[in-house]
Amino acid sequence: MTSCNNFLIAIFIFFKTNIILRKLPTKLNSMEGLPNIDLIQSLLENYMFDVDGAAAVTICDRDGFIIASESKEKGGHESNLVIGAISAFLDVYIDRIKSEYKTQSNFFNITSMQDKKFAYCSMGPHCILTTIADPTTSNTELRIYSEYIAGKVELILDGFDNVSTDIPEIIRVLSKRKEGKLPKGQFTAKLILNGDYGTGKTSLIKRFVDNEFNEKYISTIGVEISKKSVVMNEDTNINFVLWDIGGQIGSMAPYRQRFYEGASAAFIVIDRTRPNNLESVKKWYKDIKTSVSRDIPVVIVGNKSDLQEEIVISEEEIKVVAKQLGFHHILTSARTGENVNEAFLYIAYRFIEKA
Ligand SMILES: Nc1nc2c(ncn2[C@@H]2O[C@H](COP(=O)(O)OP(=O)(O)OP(=O)(O)O)[C@@H](O)[C@H]2O)c(=O)[nH]1
Ligand SMILES: [Mg+2]
Repeated sequence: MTSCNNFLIAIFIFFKTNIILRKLPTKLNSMEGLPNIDLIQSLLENYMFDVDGAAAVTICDRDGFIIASESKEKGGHESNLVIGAISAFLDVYIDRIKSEYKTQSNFFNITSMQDKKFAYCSMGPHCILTTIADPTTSNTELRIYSEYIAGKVELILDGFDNVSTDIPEIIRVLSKRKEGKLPKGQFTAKLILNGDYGTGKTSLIKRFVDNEFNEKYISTIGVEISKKSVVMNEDTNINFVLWDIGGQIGSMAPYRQRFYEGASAAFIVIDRTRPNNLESVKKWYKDIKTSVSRDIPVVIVGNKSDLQEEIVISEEEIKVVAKQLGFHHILTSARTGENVNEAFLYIAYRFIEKA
């Protein structure tokens, strides 16, 4: 970290500012009560642990007040220096960020200064996550992690206390993708969702497409098709065609084969609160394979992860099955929105990179 010293001192001079670590405001905009800082802190620790080139990270509100921070160096002078550098960056940049993005809640940008990168990101109305990183850190890695952590922090600030602070394997895989431009153009991917009845297929789609959740269970008869377009960058778009396949395995079997045809990828959705639900994954995969002979990316989606007291299927158990079949897995909650976008994002990258 000594090599970091000169840089940090240079930043201080550059900003010509007194660095004062600002305190948590008594009340965040549009929030009731205080957020669960321990959860946020644990997320930031996991972020620092995973990303080698990241030196420190802070979460601040839209006025630049620091809510939480974490640095790779634990405690002491060095740690204060790095967090101080972010604070100084925020002092100077917060007005620019505010004017550039105005009311926009989702953004990500990287500014290089001296020999460091500052990545700032927002995934909702409450906060901005800023990371200071070594220049060798890939922009992809910073982006994938920033968006993921910032999204989780928004959930916590919205009052959800049962958010997992573990970083899903899918995020690691995505962040280690080779740096480089995505192919340009408009891509269309047919994503099929299957799995037992009532596991949350329709709810995951509703969350992804409309950002809504319905407590009421209305079983899908046959199939429902919906669409959502996702902008990956200025040159690349993906149009998802989502085939939500009803989980009544017996009754619709002859029709289902036709629904699967031409699929680019699949989610096999399980309900983590139902004993033996994991065993159905093989059955549903076999069902897909009768119509799709090519190998397509498959993700086991462990849904209803918000129901912590009722969960009977652990991540470890899901991992074993996923590994056996060569799939990825992710734990989601259509109710809170946790990891829902990430699951679709993973498929988007897999599809575009292969196209
Ligand atoms: N707590 C909680 N409930 C959920 C979640 N996802 C879905 N549900 C509830 O579970 C029930 C079934 O959800 P659906 O999305 O209709 O399930 P489905 O897989 O589409 O079911 P079929 O169409 O019958 O195959 C509904 O009452 C939802 O509100 C979740 O992540 N957490
Ligand atoms: Mg359904």
